[in-house]
Amino acid sequence: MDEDNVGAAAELLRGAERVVALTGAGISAESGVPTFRGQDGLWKTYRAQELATPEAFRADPTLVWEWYEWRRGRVAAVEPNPGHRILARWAAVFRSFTLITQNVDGLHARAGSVDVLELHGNIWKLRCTAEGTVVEDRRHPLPKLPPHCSSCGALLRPHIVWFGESLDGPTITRAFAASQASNVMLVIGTSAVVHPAASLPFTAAGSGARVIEINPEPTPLTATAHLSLRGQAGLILPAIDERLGTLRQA
Ligand code: BV8
Repeated sequence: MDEDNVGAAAELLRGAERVVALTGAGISAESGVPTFRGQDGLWKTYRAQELATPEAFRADPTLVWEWYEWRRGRVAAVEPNPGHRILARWAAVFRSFTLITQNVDGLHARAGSVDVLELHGNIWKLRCTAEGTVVEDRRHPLPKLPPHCSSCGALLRPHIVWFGESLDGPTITRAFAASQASNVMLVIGTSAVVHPAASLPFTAAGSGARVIEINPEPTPLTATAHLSLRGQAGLILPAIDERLGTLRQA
């Protein structure tokens, strides 16, 4: 464990009023959800980059739905890990705490986080391709693939942002505003290559925030981060939390 940097991170957080956390697939890795670009990556196994696009869905909605059905099954079978739970608890520790995630697995909400900014949507939500209405449907497996809208009969799609699609305006606007206003921004478990999410930490740093990266590997953000803690989020976040508690008692 990177003890020195754990202490430095706790020191930075202790004095912070406005804290933002941006998470990626890495924070769910210890729950057993494969990351996208790692050894067990979803993308290697299922050519995700080709599947997570509107073109793929138009060409073969059943194939895309089978991939999401497989992922829904994987996510339904796992639990949030200590990393998710610490971030849920920190919402009550700091005067202002904003949680932004690129993940679609819903594990932050299951750990107790509220008002999570889900930049790329949610695997448990479905959207009517004709009416645009969004429903939450946690049934697994779904009765029929591909699913159709109960009111108009049109095809339903995952309520997820695919490559080449715009993110939800108000959500990404809130994410940039929170990053810009933050004193400290934690960037946890992301390879920092997917935009516009990957721009958020640079916006924070540009506005004077201290950026703390938590990742076993270096990323394009590492050179800009004020601190880069090499290790697993499920171990490092509890270590910082413990140190933070000690500092607060002092
Ligand atoms: C848009 C939903 C425009 C799908 C996802 C060139 C430059 C800049 C941008 C682009 C470009 N070319 C194309 C673009 C745009 C593109 C993009 O950024 N492409 C990248 C690949 C270059 N972006 C888009 O298309 C976005 N839309 O730009 O719209 C536009 C504007 C106007 C009008 C029309 C369009 C939309 C992007 C959203 C795509 N959807 N997900 C699904 O999930 O099914 S992105 C996908 O990648 C996931 O959401 C994932 O969250 C995200 C990022 O991946 P990570 O979370 O970082 O996961 P990864 O596996 O990569 O890394 C895991 C990390 O964890 C690793 O670093 C690992 O070391 C670490 N780790 C592992 N274990 C642990 C750990 N860390 C801590 N603890 C551990 N235990």
